[in-house]
Amino acid sequence: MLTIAVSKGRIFEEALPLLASAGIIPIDDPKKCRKLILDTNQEDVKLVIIRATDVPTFVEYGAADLGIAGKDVLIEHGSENLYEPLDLKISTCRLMTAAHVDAPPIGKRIRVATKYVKTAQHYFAAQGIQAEIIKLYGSMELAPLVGLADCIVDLVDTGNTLKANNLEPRDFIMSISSRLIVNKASMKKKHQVIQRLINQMAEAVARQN
Ligand code: PRT
Ligand code: MG
Repeated sequence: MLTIAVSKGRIFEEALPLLASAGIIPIDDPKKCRKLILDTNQEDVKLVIIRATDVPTFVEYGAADLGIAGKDVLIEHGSENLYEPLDLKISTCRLMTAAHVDAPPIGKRIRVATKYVKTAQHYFAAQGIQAEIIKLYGSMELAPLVGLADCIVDLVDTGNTLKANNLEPRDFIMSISSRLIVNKASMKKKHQVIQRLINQMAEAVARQN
């Protein structure tokens, strides 16, 4: 049995063709059914559908052999207890600071709202900026508008969400894409089947880029 953890949102859509290139096609559509364990065309391969931020946890504890997770999520979770063999180059975006369009340049002592606490702490420390980090779980864009923070650290793709809220991107922190992750024990015990899957997905990534 091989279990692969994926989240339901944008990553799932973009992961489907890559999984298909490794011969894995889910039978149910997670948007239409409420099943959390999806059967695939292969009897011994299942997909588990979980929150994006939970994917590294499932893989680390061996509840899934493999997973697909954003680099943003992996950095916050810590990836010492996982293998990360492949950059899938899907669900790409940038991690940025952002502030109100009328706000002054980011100063040396600031308040920052983000769900990326570790990444933000590390980034501002490296810049010599004293940042008080306020952890939020969503709608970060609201924080500068209501005076909760001077700026936010969030993912930016088109920039439309920032623009719609009178915010603008300021500093680029890092490029983000989704990665294939593997449980360390599974990599040993199921080496042949997992290595074949990695190779097939790597070829598909190369073809797509
Ligand atoms: O939705 P849920 O709470 O279950 O979890 P989630 O929001 O983490 O899942 P999902 O599916 O929305 O995102 C999963 C992964 O997609 C993230 O971990 C990233 O690696 C990747 N990704 C790529 C993005 C974006 N692009 C992105 N633009 N995740 C979120 N966004 C959000 C961003 O936070 C902001 O609110 O989209 C908005 C900005 O988009 P633009 O196009 O307006 O700039
Ligand atoms: Mg979401």
